[in-house]
Amino acid sequence: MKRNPHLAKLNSHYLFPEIAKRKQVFLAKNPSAKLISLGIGDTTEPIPSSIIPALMQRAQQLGTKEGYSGYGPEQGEQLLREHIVQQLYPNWVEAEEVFISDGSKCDIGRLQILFGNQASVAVQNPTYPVYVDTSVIVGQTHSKELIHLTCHPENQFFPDLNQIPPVDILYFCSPNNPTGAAASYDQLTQLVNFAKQHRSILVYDAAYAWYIQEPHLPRSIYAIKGAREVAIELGSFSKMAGFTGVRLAWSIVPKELTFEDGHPLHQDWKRIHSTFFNGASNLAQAGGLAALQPAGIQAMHELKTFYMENAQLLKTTFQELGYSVYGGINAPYLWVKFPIENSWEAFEFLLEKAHIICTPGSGFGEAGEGFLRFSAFGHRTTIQEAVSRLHAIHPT
Ligand code: PGU
Repeated sequence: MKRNPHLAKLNSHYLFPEIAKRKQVFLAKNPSAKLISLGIGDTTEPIPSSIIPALMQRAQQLGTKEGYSGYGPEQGEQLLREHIVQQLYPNWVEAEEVFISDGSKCDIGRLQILFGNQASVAVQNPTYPVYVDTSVIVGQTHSKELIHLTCHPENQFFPDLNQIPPVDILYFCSPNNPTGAAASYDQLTQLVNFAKQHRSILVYDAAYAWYIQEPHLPRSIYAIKGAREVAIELGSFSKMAGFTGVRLAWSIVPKELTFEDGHPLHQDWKRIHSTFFNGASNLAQAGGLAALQPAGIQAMHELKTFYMENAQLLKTTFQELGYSVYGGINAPYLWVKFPIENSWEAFEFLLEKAHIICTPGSGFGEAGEGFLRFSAFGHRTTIQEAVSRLHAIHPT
């Protein structure tokens, strides 16, 4: 059979496996090297202790006749959906508009089925690569034909929307991966107005919303007037509760959101969810429900504070070393302008000299060239060790 031609248009490796490959090559040559990974944004601290009994209890129930349950509702357990609404979107959305899933990444992939391959797409540049790669895989367009919204320090990482032609789908990630920038009320209002004017659908990825520390910043697109008519929001327990391995996330599709012909997206998303997906793990959902109880919320705040202290340690270090560094205040990522222009060369430099793994900015798009992304997820001792290595190798 012929290869799917759209797959041939992708870079051969997804960004993070490419980094993992380079790490293996380095370790094969330097087996005793003690590498520090500040590359992939993966949580490192234990899941809060108040969540664990709920996971264990559900597991034990599954081992009893009375407590066993099989397939759950495709859209997710009602109680969990209600808690997501109460805790994170009070008065903004209804439980029926929340769809529980096994991860935001999977949701981004399934959204492509909702959009089909005829839609025009705009993404930020730099961007989380999954919006682009999944668009290319479904044959929406060649990645080069996507509309790129350049986000750099000069425009405060927010594109000039007046320069953009009308598009069907606009992906926007805030707090941003990779730049760490968190959009203001004013900026999100501009986005919503743009989407309204052009009848675009805004896919608002809020995977890092929990990390917003500055109280004046919006934590959801639905904090913006009119957003229910234009925006889908994605949220995830991955970084909030340390669930990157447990797998639990959600998407929100408001009932007001319609296609050109007036048909509600909600209905089609429900259809796709129940056709392509059999519901998130019941164990994970029990964990998610515990995470949204008062003790869980408190513990998740502490977890965030811990990681953001890491971010501050790294940020201060880069500033002391004289680099321009962005992010790290409302997102667990630092976006560092490195004195080596080529991001992959800078990546190799840090790997060779400091045994530190980061993510090359160019892996997120052309506008990321010259930058490196550092994840603030790590044990405190690891971050402290990274700080002293960075001081030790400071390139001139
Ligand atoms: N959305 C954004 C913006 C992300 O950065 C990530 C993870 C996800 C969604 C995925 O969320 P899940 O709910 O866990 O599926 N980004 C990490 C991990 C790498 C990856 O390939 O997803 C990162 O380092 O960018």
